[in-house]
Amino acid sequence: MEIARRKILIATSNPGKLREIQQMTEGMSIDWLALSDIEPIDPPVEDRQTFAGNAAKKARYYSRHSGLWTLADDSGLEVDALDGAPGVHSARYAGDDASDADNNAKLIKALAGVPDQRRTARFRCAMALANGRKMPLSTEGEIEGQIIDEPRGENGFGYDPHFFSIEHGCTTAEMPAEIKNQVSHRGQALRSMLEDLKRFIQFQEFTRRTHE
Ligand code: ITT
Repeated sequence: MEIARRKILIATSNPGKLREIQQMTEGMSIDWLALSDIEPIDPPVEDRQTFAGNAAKKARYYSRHSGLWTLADDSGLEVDALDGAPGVHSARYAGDDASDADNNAKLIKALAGVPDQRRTARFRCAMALANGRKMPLSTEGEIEGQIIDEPRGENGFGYDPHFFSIEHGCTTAEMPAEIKNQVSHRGQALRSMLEDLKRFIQFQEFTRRTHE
């Protein structure tokens, strides 16, 4: 598989993640595909204990099944007072078919009685780019915040309405998309990935030319 053909699958079934990644990759000279652009692939089991482990597993799995270079994102919320939960279980915190509202309700219940200063939390994101079983690139990002009981803001997805950034003075659901993409865990991981990818493509083209 030749990356120089510049066709990369964004392997996520989460519409919120897909929207943010598409916003941040718009206008690049790469043909980004979504899972909805290809034949359906059953999702893999996300059974790794780390975000990086799950991102690598998803990237390799979808790349092997699609035959495409594949970018995967594994992300979630770590709450200190809950010993890092929901962590890698963020998407299914309240059960297999849990909605964002179910997960948020469980989170707020779990933090009942916990004072503000002990509600520190962070969003973390690991990204991986795979070519079949090979995984040439991986990056990470995180953003610190605090969990608030009352939801604020309509943007974003998942736990955003309850994730208050002290640095920015608002929840990530109150941030306009371009600000969230600039400061978020996903924004950081994706920017590093795109920089690495640019260097990687240049290196591949360089080695191809020197072998012609
Ligand atoms: P894919 O595996 O198909 O990408 P998923 O939703 O199952 O989709 P994850 O296992 O990585 O993905 O779980 C991510 C969850 O973490 C997501 O469903 C949200 O609940 C939460 N999350 C991650 N990034 C977030 C963000 O930017 N804002 C709010 N919540 C976020």
